[in-house]
Amino acid sequence: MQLPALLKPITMKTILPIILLCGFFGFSQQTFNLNWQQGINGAAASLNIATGDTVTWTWTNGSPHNVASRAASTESFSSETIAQTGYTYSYTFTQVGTNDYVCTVHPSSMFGTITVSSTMSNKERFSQNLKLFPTTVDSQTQLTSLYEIENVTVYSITGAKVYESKDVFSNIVNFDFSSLNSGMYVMKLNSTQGQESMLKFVKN
Ligand SMILES: [Cu+2]
Repeated sequence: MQLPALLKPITMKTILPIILLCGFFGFSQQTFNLNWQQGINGAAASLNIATGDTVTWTWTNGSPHNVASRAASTESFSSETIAQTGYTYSYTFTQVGTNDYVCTVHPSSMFGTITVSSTMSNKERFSQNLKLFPTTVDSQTQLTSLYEIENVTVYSITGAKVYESKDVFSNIVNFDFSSLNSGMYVMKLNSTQGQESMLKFVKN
């Protein structure tokens, strides 16, 4: 069984929101993981979650970091400042709102937003936390997903199937789209739990 040529191995130093399913699919409250080090900011450090969900940040290098809500955040939270790879800080969000946060040691390169809704279906959790970096692609791009991805299909704007990968079984998928023609594409994603969503991207 040959691996799809375009599917590259997962690297460890990726930014990932992955889910811990609390042992049983169907639990409404979930834990979301974020890696935390310099350079993780913006979309890579941002999540759309529901009240009762927990975010766990894991220090992925030995620099001193913290997690601190900004003044305008709906909820107020802060970790200690600590330099220890593997250190984790968890916070459970209980209020609907928008929570901008930052590492105060590295405020220009470590910041994000946790947006909290009252309820979310698992389909919404899936679609609202799919991220492709970059979405304007020279050759390589990386998908991160809350739920494990099973199948990826890419269509051109004329509807032609130009790429397909089945049985992916990963929360992070690296693509090399250097062989695609310039233009706009739609990526259809199926999770192992039955959710389906679409993303658009542009190939330079
Ligand atoms: Cu930091």
